[in-house]
Amino acid sequence: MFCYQCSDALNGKGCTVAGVCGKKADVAEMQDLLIFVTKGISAVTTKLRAEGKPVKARVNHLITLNLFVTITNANFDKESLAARVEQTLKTKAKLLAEVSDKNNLPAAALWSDAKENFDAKKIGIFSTENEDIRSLRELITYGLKGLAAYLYHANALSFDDEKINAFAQATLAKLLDEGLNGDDLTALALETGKFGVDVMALLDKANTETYGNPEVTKVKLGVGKNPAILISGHDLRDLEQLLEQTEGTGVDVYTHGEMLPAHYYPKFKKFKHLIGNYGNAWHLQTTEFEKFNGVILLTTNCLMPPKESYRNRIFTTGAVGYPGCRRVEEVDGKKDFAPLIELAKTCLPPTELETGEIVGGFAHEQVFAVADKVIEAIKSGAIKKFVVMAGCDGRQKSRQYYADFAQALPKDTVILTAGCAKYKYLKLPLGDIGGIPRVLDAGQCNDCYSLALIALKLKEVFGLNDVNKLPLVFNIGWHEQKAHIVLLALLYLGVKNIHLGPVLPAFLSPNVTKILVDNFGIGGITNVADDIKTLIG
Ligand code: FSO
Ligand code: SF4
Repeated sequence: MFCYQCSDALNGKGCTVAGVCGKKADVAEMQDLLIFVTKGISAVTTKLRAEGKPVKARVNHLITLNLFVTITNANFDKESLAARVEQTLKTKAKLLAEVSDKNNLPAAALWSDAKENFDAKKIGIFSTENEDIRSLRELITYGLKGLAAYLYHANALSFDDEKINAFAQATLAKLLDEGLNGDDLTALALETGKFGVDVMALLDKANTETYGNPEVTKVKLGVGKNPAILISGHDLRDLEQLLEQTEGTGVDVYTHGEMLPAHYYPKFKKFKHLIGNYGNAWHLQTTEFEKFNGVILLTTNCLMPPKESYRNRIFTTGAVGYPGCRRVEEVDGKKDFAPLIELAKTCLPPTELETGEIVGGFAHEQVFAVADKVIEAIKSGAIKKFVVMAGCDGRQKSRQYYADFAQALPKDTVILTAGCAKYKYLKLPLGDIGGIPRVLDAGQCNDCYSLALIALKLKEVFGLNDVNKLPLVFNIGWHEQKAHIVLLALLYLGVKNIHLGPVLPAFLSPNVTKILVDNFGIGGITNVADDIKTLIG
């Protein structure tokens, strides 16, 4: 195996024997095969579109989920990945029969070998020899995985966009094209960023039209006395169904990790048994899930290999999978959470980890509503700078940097955040500026879209022609591939001088890194004192 798609890549280079994430070699190779066949079917759907033949939503959704299941910390179940390979090959065979002109289709489009007969080296990352082409191809692939994750959530709420599907599939097909050079692929990476903006806009529309605009909300950290279900991941539709089915059963529901921002949506506030948020970011789950005592539902990444002690209380759904953990499948658009509810009733209530509350819900509409106050604070000098510290949290000790950085920031700065990165500083007593909290949480990682809208609004209000002239700096923590699509989206929007940590992606070759540095001013992090000087002055 070889995998270097996340910030945990072994020794900053790549995992070769097994993943630091717990992914076994055979699972990694099955994921490589799934990506290969997904590129193949995408070449076929792209050809069909070119011939004026529509591609069914069912096929688009198959491709989207294929990408999503290969994202870091999502699916560790080789059998379910192998089943997706088989399903993709069968679907591809049917689609191929519809193609009139099969000339010039790449080998992957015609490949139908049984899964036992594949050579991982021929289809995996190193099948591309040139390290810069490889680096750009992987950057785009990972961006598309992130895009697929967000598209999947929009699809779950019955929102879809043919242009995004067509672009993702055409781009996957282009990654098989030996004729594309570094310049072509760099342009394609930026175009992927454009569709990253589009997919986040689509998901924002899906979320806000379905659940209302996020409101500033206090979320409880303590626990109640009832047995409970903890829901983790990003899928709001799963939460909605779980809340409906647990209502009146005596089983409470708590959010975990990236599900925290669900509390900000008006539609979820009416569920009185949605008690609060339990625990912290994903990397602390092995101790926190143990203490939760109840049932845990993983709707998306980040799942860590569960300990024996609580494995029987873990359920997975959607893109997530782990051998031996029970699953909830969707049947006719519905998920039946009855087995979780019955098991939860037999469990002890959660052990309290902390008390108090946190405040969030500063998505675009809420910030626009207090825009006058914010603008006044900037004009008066009460707010000198906004620091975007969105992205991911992770297990590296070096990520303590982000907590220290937040604490060391001057008191006239405001942190804009989204994603699980917030857990490093959301609970710190950083105070407020004239009633504006110094940490404004917009929501999940996909809600970085909100942060982009806020920046564009400020640019408009101040009559600037360049977002980089705003008193706004970026110090982003990344972990997995959703962060890549967010990064590509920010680059597409023209944001420069983004600092990325705690390490630069292992898949960036020296030449590709140079392109990012020279054209976009992307940099890493050093230490808190020096970075405060560089970013804040
Ligand atoms: Fe975090 Fe995991 Fe949302 Fe990621 S829980 S690390 S970028 O999956 O998706 O922020
Ligand atoms: Fe390693 Fe990350 Fe790949 Fe897991 S996802 S195998 S930790 S690089």
